[in-house]
Amino acid sequence: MHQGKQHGLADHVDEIIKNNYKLIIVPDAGSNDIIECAKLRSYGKAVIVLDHHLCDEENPDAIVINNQLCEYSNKAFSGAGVVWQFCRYIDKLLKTSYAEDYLDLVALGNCADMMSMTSIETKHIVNKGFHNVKNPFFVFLSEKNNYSMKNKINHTSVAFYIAPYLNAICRSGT
Ligand SMILES: [Mn+2]
Repeated sequence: MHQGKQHGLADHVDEIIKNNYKLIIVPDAGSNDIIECAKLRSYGKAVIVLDHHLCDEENPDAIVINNQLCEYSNKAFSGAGVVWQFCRYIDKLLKTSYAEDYLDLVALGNCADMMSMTSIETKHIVNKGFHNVKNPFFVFLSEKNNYSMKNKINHTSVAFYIAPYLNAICRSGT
């Protein structure tokens, strides 16, 4: 966990090196962490970046999967969405189907990160994910806010009554 509201690897590089991890997966960040990725690679570590943030420079020392840096047509897709598509690809390689179980969290991530719902892919995933919420904490939050949410889990009710709690915790620093 970061100490404050920040993205990226900068505050964790030394810890990663010390702990002898071989593969580092960086969700929702990392495209711009060029110096950190170079350092990790020099220690023999592989880095996979799954990100949706714009980036000025190429990151030559990581595998960067980022919908802003390729021809992927959906630019209004959050880090959660990019991670999910990566998981779907791993599913395809392994002939498994774990990714489908996390659509509720992909929907939540895209909603809480205020992605544009004019994107057909994002809107579809949000509809589908909120239609079948499985994550126990998400279920708990929606039960606790059931009155305000008028008994409905949809983009509007989640944006107003669930996302603010999660964003507040993640961005509150110490
Ligand atoms: Mn993000």
